[in-house]
Amino acid sequence: MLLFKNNTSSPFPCNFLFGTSSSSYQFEGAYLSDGKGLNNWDAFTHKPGTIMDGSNGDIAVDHYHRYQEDVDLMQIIGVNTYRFSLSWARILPKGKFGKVNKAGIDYYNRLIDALLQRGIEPFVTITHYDIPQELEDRYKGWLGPRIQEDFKYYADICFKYFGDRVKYWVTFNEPNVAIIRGYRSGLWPPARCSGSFGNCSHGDSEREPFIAASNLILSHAAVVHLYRTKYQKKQGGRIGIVMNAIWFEPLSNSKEDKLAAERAQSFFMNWFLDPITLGNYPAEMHEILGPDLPSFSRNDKQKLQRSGLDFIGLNHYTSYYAKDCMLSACESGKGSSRTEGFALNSPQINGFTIGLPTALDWLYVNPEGMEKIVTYIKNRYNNTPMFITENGLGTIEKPNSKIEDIINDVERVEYLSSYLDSLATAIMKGANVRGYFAWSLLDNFEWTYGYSIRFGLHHVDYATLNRTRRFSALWYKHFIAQHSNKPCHSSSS
Ligand code: PNW
Repeated sequence: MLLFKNNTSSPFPCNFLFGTSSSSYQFEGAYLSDGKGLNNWDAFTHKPGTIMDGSNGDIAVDHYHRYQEDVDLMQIIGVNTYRFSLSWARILPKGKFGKVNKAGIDYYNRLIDALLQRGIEPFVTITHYDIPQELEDRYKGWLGPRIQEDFKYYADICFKYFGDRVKYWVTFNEPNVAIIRGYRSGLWPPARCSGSFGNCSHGDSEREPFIAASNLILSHAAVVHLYRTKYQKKQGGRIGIVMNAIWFEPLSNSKEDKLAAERAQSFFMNWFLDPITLGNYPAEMHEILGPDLPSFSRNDKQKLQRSGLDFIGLNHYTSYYAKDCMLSACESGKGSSRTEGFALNSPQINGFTIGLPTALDWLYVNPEGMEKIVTYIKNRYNNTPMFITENGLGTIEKPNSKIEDIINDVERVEYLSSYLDSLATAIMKGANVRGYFAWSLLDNFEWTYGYSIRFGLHHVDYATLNRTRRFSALWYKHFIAQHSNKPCHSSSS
């Protein structure tokens, strides 16, 4: 339960952002409308057998046409920010190899203006997994160093057209998940993997994830540098990255398991955050991977250190246990490989479960993880400003459910309130957290789960695309009303 009752005792600082999150592929639909090009997710979902319910994002929740109604729903909740992503292939249908699609620019201008008119701050992700298929076909996407130039070209266009009004920029959403699923397990596009890691026709699970990550990290640095040198002074915004942040809890008190939990984090999140902020991969990665870890040139290192981050975005949903597999014996298989730092990580190990299971195999409810991960990042990255850019609960709708059951999402409210409570504790202990976004405003296309998993504060009827408010939306509205609008004094802003 929340300990604080009114504004004066709210732990959330003044100007705190409360919002909801979304992404282009999961929300927009309109997959071929008004000149948009095909992206990697369009190509992937159209292959049979990739998505559990056989669906795709062709229509998704039709946010492209219904954004006004959706902005109205946000206004009713009372959020002061909205996180969404830009579809690269809608803006540049063929990347650098084609022209800017004016209709795509116009759509995002309409969305941004609609938000600002209602006092909702746009919080924009430049790339949330979807890249033009052209870049996959031409040079294998993130495996090709040429993508660095392409990403920079694209981001420059985003800053140029939208940067007068967008003050929060995110280069990438969860590059760690995108790379692991795209190049290690092969479950996501470009579906590359090898050996026991998955069932793919091409790939190298031991090496390609690190090559793709290196190109992505350098792309990020190039774009931060571009923003800092060409736009930031004039436009006055901030730029960061969003990581998927799992809290890894040592399975036992042994020194081995504690070190394994550290390694699990290094091979999952610090893999990106360390080079981006410090210019180097974590030491454990160098030790274990040796020459399979691509090295940065001196020039790259300087660029990385110089570019830095204005904030770190965390998508936090769950915690896992971590168990040592370096000094102790582990069953071979997923989670204990060299590519994960010989640390078995899973929500369930040896009969111990980290929290309540949910409809998703990767999501277990462990609210304490929120305080722990925020505190961990605070300590490791010098209390860089943080945003919780996603947090939420996915549920399954039983066939023939009554409307009361569909909208009465008590479990989601319990999840959100317990995680916010834990976040508040971290803030009270000094963590520099500036905002929180619930995933998500609406039910939407949940990647390989298709439409079978629902994360929305509003229900979407996929036959009619009608949106219906759930109890959680109302709960969030009350929560925001109670915890925002604290006046900022000049000394505390
Ligand atoms: C995030 N995991 O993905 C994404 O940013 C969203 O697009 C997505 O809809 C949301 O979380 C809910 O899944 C995740 O395995 C993918 O821990 C995988 C994991 C977590 C988040």
